[in-house]
Amino acid sequence: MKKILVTGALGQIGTELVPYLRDKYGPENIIASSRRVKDGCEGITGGGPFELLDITNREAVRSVIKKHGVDSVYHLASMLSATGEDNPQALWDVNMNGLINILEEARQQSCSIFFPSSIAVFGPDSPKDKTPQDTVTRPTSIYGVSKISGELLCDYYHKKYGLDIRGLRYPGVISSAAMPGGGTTDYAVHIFYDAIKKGSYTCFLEENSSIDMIYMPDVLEGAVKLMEADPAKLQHRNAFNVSAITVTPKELAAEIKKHIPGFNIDYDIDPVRQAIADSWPNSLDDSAARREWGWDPQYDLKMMTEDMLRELGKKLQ
Ligand code: AKB
Repeated sequence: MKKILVTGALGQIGTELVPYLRDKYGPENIIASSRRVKDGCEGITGGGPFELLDITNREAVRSVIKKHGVDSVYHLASMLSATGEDNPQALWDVNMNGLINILEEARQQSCSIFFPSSIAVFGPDSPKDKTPQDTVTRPTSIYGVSKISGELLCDYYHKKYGLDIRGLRYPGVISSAAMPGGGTTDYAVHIFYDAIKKGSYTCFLEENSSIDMIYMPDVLEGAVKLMEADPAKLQHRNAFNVSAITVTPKELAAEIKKHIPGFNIDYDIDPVRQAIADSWPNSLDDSAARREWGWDPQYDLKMMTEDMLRELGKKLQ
């Protein structure tokens, strides 16, 4: 039976990935970890093994992997694009020094790794529309620089040491359970909360800023499907483009308006996040993921919007 360590378990993806993995592999086999605990996360901290873990501390990483006999790591702990611009050194420490600690301990203790990368690896010189799997990656945000470096480091560890490392380039992730923290795509979650609570939303990106998104059920299924895929079929292995929904703030607002007719959106542009969004692709080509391991997202804009409004409606009652 697998023993899986999840870092960043109280973040947006971890909050839903941990219960998903616990259902699939048994609660005792999933070790959730986070640098600190926060209120409202008792389901994660109490529903199976939990460790307080600072991934920038190599000794601590070693001891948690040893203690639980971990054989796979879903390494989710990361700072995101917008907060990264406020503190690039802190981002480098978490995203790069944290990653090398995980890679080194995984190498020494023979673990496989899931590494989430991002559309942030692309930059102004990358093709904007249907950005290919293999193309120019010259990011201009520190987050993007850390993610492309992370991808290369993962490739290096695979090639040099034979480590089984797989990963995806996430676009914006939309979900109802936990808030995203400090990303450029966070508007696509905030808009739903404000639509339900206030009937209006002030967006920090321009109305026609197109960025790809995926909904959490597809995120969960995709990560596990990739980790369980036949390695012989994986030509890329790491850093697969994945996408499901291509949308602008204006289009997302129009979809919400079908359910909340009085909903209104206006705009107060944040120059930092707008510059990041402008440097990213309008849409991704994810055909390599579809071909090599069967990426097949189920949620389009309509289904995702209906589900978000239903789930948040219950939660915010
Ligand atoms: C962010 O906006 O920083 C993230 C991402 C696209 O990686 N959601």
